[in-house]
Amino acid sequence: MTLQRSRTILALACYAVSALACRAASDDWAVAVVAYVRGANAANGYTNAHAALGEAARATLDWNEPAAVTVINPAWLPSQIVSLGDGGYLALEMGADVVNEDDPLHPYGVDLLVYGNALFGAASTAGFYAAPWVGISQEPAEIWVSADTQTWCRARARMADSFMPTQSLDGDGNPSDYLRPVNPAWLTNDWFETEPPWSYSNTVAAYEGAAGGCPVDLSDLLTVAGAPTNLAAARYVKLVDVAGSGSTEIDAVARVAPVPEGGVVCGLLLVMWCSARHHE
Ligand SMILES: [Ca+2]
Ligand SMILES: [Ca+2]
Repeated sequence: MTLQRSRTILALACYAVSALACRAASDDWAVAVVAYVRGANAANGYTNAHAALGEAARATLDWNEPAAVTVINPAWLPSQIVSLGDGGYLALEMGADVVNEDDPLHPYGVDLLVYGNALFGAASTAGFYAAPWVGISQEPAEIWVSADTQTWCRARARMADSFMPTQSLDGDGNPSDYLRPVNPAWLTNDWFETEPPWSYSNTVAAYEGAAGGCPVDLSDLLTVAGAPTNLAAARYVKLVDVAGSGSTEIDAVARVAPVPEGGVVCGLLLVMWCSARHHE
């Protein structure tokens, strides 16, 4: 194989990887605000609905110091989140159709993740990583989905800006995967039981490298009348603040990536490499 041919194949491979990466960056997150209606108690200074577009925050401030987004220190800057207020709502268009998948490549059948700024509260700041949780700060909103903005379905037993708080780092301090859900079974876990006590360390371990958020399965929806239903795909997501529960804040909405997505890229490179070897 000539050096020129090697370079050409390498360039094509790099192009394929970068093209897929770019597509993922825009298609996996909300790209447009369809509607934003503020409720009465929306937080002052947090009314830029465009803060909910694009990727969820990985970094914020701890007082004035740069800090990673964690389950105890969520995104809270005005550029990162938008406040809905009692009875307010926010409707977003996703960058691509969120297809309802329920196969082994999509963990737990989860198709969509909604990131807010809920956080766990610890019993003390001394020995912080082992200090038991005493509560969660949450301001829940209903999650509705639609293929066309005409017919909306509500995610059953799922609320935005509640469980699970966002965690940008895994247990080893590496970036967590914002396009992969936590096990939805954790949503009904008793995080405030005393045996075993739940704290930062074992909570982050339970995330298994995912970043939290509220997981939505398009197979587990309700009609406006409350009857079970499902959608083959959704393009729009609406977060509706529940009056009387504080003002919901929304950071971002993501579609879940199929687990072997990276494997497809590796497979492509492998095929190209084998082809190149064959022609040497
Ligand atoms: Ca699904
Ligand atoms: Ca945001």
